[in-house]
Amino acid sequence: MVGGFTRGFKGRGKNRDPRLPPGQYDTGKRWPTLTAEATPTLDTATWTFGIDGLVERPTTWTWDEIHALPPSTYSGAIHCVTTWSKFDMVFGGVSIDALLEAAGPLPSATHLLATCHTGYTTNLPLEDVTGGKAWVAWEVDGEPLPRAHGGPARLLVPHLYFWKSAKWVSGLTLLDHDEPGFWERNGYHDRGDPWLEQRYQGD
Ligand SMILES: Nc1nc2c(c(=O)[nH]1)N[C@H]1C(S)=C(S)[C@@H](COP(=O)(O)O)O[C@H]1N2
Ligand SMILES: [Mo]
Repeated sequence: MVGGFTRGFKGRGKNRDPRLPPGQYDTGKRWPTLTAEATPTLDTATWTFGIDGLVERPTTWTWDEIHALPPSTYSGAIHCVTTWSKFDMVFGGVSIDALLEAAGPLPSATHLLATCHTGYTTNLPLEDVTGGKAWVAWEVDGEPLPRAHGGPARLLVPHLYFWKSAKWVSGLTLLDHDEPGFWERNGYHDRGDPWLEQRYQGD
């Protein structure tokens, strides 16, 4: 009975789960891993996260310093461009708003490039990481974020396709222009809104 209902709910038309953006399927309990580079082992004793570029106060946080900021959580879905979505995720970390408040974006800042301890990059308009829409996350379901999923900490921008959620994130560089990151230079859409199916350039 429950199974039949679930199957129907995942279907097409009016039975389709309203949380599922177009062209996506529910991956259920499975959480696929997608990584372009080798999974690093990062020591939280030397880990840092920094905000630089067009800010009043370029700021770097250690692991302890970033944990001293007010905690913030995200509960909801994530959506990968390879068409899986995963519901009811609970991430813990700190809001990007809190970090930007400390660094003080200059009025000229419109975009940012997120950088990683591994070299991966992704670009975002500033407005896609402000107003409670983005986090540096180090917990999932109350446990430390697994290394394969970006632990010790990753960027989380769940309203956009998951390639924007840079794993092993090392910082944000604020810019007065848009500068494509790794996948964006390799044909992925510049913004990546799953509800608009902005998968590839030209979508
Ligand atoms: N550093 C880094 N971050 C990354 C990636 C990557 O290859 N390297 N892949 C992106 C892509 S395409 C996706 S779908 C998600 C996958 O995150 P997951 O492996 O935790 O599911 O991470 C994003 N962040
Ligand atoms: Mo992805």
